[in-house]
Amino acid sequence: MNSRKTMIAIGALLLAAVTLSAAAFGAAQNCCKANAQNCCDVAQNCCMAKERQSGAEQNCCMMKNRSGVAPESAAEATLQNDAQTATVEVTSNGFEPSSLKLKAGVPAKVTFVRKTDETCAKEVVIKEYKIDRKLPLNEAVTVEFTPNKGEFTFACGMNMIKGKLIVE
Ligand SMILES: [Cu+2]
Repeated sequence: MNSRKTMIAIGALLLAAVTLSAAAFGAAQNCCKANAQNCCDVAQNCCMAKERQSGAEQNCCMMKNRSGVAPESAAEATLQNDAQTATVEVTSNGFEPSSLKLKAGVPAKVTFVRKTDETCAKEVVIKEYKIDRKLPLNEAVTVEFTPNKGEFTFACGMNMIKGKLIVE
């Protein structure tokens, strides 16, 4: 009697596990089908996590594709009083500008303003400078760091939507 109940419980658990993994796999598949191939490579996790919350995963994947082919027109920071400043907006096109030129060794103040709720870029991460800041809608968030020579990435919290810092 007891062992039969146990068997039924185990059976039910197995069935639930199979159903759940099939659902998760199906969700990722749908997301990838709706978008271009190269999205799927990197976007799987993003798609699956987001699927549960909203329809935003589509935008996330589309943004990722778009930022992958972003034109190479780097904006330059403004130099004044031994500091350099620049503003980057988060729009439905991703980070604008998507690449930013900075001078090495000069303290930088980069202000991020998120102008849209349509993408997953609700925070900005610059890993090399240990920057990880939330971006409330329409609120200017200034991050300060002194860049070293090289190229660095700033990205959304999932590392999907990206921009580039070119430090010379
Ligand atoms: Cu993201």
